[in-house]
Amino acid sequence: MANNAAPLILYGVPFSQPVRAVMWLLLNKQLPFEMVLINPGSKGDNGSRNPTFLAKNPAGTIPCIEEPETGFTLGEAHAILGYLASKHGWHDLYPADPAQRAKVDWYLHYHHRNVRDASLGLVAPKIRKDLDIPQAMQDAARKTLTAALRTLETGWLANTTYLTGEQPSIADIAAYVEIGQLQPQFTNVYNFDEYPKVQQWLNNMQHLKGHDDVHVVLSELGDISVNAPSMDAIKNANKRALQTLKQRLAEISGSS
Ligand SMILES: N[C@@H](CCC(=O)N[C@@H](CS)C(=O)NCC(=O)O)C(=O)O
Repeated sequence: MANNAAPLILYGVPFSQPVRAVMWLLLNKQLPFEMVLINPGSKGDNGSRNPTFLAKNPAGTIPCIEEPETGFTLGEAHAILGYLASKHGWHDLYPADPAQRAKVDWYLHYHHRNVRDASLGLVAPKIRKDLDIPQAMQDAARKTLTAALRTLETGWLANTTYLTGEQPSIADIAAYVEIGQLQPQFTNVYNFDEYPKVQQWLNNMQHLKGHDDVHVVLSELGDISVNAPSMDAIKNANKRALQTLKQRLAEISGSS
């Protein structure tokens, strides 16, 4: 049956880890959406620090979603993942049972000052040269990430296939967009040899529907471990990612 309601708007770019988490959930569940490109950190017309965008998300960060029918906006990737899963009853990825759901929330809160440092320490210094991230900050972030990976190896993934049980959840999606980007087939900036359970989990997550489409931006960019990519390479990776997304969104709206 045709659905004429204006689709959900997702503000962001595919290079952003938390934006990829939201894209992945939406593609996994085949929910039609429109991607509106927002340049993170820019005060320009389509920038996340422009007053127009700040009116939607006062934090000035992507992702942010907007429901055109009501004007409802929501920032923070994990709030968005939880909201969409609750709204659409995607209990396979965000359990209805309060205790199981709380475990997913537990990881989502833990993520911010721990796993999220993967980007600050290892990826942003190569991709966002303009940020000029001090070496001491990069070193501290790498240390935090290493401690977090040990915690995943010996805690979260010690007895279960996924972070909070035997099925993947939005916690795994949020974690993978950070940790997965470091793998050899993408940026290749971290050695996972000491973490066999994390490696197995990374392999399992690659089978979750939507993985390949969401990660086109990284497979296109390739290894950045030795040389930082050129601006053209970054633009090209983004372009290819958006072409793939456009194709998938056309398929989704054709079938809904
Ligand atoms: N806690 C936020 C973090 C989002 C975030 O860091 N977004 C970056 C892009 S990856 C951003 O918008 N940076 C622009 C800025 O801070 O001005 C979330 O999870 O949504």
